[in-house]
Amino acid sequence: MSLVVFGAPLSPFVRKVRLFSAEKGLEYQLENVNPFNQPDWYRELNPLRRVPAIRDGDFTLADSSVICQYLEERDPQRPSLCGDNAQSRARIRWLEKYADYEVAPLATFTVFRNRLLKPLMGKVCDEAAVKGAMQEKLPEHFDYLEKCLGGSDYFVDNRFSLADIALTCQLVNMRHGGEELDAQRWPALAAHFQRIATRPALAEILQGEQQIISKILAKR
Ligand SMILES: N[C@@H](CCC(=O)N[C@@H](CS)C(=O)NCC(=O)O)C(=O)O
Repeated sequence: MSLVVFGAPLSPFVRKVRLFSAEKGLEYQLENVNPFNQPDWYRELNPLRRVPAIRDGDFTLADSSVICQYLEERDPQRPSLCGDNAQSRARIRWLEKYADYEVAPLATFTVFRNRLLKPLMGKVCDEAAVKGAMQEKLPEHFDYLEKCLGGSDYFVDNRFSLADIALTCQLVNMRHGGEELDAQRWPALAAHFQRIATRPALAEILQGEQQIISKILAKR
């Protein structure tokens, strides 16, 4: 198997690359790299020392967006997950960026990090920060995303794409941190999350993640 994905399974960006690969029918091997305790050799793969990175034969690459774009272009005969015209591609990139740069700082780097990672590292959860993210900051993003979805099952052209993957990956971390989307307030978004999370590719990935979460919680 030539494609190797380096990173930790609970990272939303690693999950994005794994899910993207699985949905494209690409086989890959996951090599665990803890983002907070990386081996020295990882600097060769990503000088920024963030996960994920990949190795594809002799070729290496970092950053989940760049990796997904590469995988999309590497096998053009496989079903496209990045849109098939300029406007769809741009819209998908916008929503991916929105998930990675607007939702991630709150859903992952605030809710997930405080509720799950900090206690694991012997640090105290900042519950006020979690409440601020859930009650003050995330709602305006969810309002916007609910509007973007409209009556569709998927964000762009009503076709499953990287936009659906990127947002769902962040909301999985929010759920790992013990918080769910309010389905009364954001019914389309909550249904979208269920739709993507129950696709076989993500359901399988999440099964593995749940085992890791259970082990973490059992240690407390
Ligand atoms: N834009 C990057 C973000 C990757 C990222 O922030 N990864 C986190 C883990 S979720 C990380 O490696 N953090 C370690 C660090 O920043 O030192 C991508 O999409 O790959």
